[in-house]
Amino acid sequence: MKVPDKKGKRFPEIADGKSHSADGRFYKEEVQLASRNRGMPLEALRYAVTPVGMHYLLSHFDIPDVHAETWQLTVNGLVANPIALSLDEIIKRPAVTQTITMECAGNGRALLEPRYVSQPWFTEALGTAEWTGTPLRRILTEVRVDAEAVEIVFTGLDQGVEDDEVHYYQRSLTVEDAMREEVLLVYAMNGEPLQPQHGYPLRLVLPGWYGMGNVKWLSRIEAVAAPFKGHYMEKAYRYTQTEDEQGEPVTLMKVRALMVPPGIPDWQTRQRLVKAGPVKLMGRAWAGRSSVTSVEVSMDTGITWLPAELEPQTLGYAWQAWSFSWRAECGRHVLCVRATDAENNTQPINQAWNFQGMGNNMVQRVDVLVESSPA
Ligand SMILES: Nc1nc2c(c(=O)[nH]1)N[C@H]1C(S)=C(S)[C@@H](COP(=O)(O)O)O[C@H]1N2
Ligand SMILES: [Mo]
Repeated sequence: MKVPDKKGKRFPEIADGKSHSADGRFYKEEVQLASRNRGMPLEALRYAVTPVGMHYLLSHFDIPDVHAETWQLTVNGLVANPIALSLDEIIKRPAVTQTITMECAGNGRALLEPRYVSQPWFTEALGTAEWTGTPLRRILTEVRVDAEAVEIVFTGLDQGVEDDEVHYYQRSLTVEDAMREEVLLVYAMNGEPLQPQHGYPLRLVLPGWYGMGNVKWLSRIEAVAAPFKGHYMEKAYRYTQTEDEQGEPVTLMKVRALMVPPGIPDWQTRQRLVKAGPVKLMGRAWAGRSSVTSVEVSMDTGITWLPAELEPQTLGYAWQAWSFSWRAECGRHVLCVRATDAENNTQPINQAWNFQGMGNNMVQRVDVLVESSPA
């Protein structure tokens, strides 16, 4: 849907009308988004499965008002047998439960300079849940996707304005990616029906991908003959150097490790106060469809690295726990952690910048003050 009057902008520009880029102080619009879309407090890295109320959230528009009694999922387009399924019919189908780590592609955006004016994540846009659903592949096989179909389009029920145009939240996958066996249509999270903010009654979950592909409040699945050109495929979720460049699409999660910040925080700055002596550092690491093969920590801002202990990957798409026994000495330290995956990708110490602030996996830094008796 296009704006009828192309002369005027529908809404005033953010960031003083310059562009979507900002330096320094945060805009009111960013704070407003941050209050709607919570992050996972990093101390929740303690849990192998994130409690639902601590899992991060990212919703572009309003949480739609959906009633399971009237809701249906339609599967149509270039298919031999289009169908409409009720929630009960979906729940009766073969069920799979998988522990899956999910991270927003914009995680780390607020650390970039300049930064894209959007949801201002630091490093907390993640979570791991036990997602239960039915494999998408079986449904696509039943409806018989035509040979001419090249993509499958997923439409959510939420609508809003972005870049002066009205959109539904829509994403597509190649038929090949949609047919992968791990792709699920999910109706439960940690054993409970999806909560409204996580996509009730049904969402897509794409293990290994950044979060944007996991379309919530799913209402329609359509097989199409040409690559889908919606806003969230063609404009958003791209690696670009400028506002206008097309760039490359954002896809799988890059390798990353994070730690539970040790000690106790300063209320406002979140700087850490730690008691001198033995300190157990711990956290988790993940790498899209790959696995993490090593985690290292540094106590001198990345000059020297020491190997951490890493739990082997037991659950296909879930993060792996790591730990390190540190003997904390009095003074100020910047603790860092970095992971390497099975393809030998290692996290960068400084982030390579991109316009939308996508796919940041720079090394985490935790500013710590160690004292002999902090109390
Ligand atoms: N319908 C719909 N699906 C959506 C979104 C959205 O705004 N609308 N946000 C996407 C983005 S950017 C992310 S990171 C994940 C977040 O999922 P969560 O809120 O359950 O953590 O949902 C994705 N699915
Ligand atoms: Mo996201």
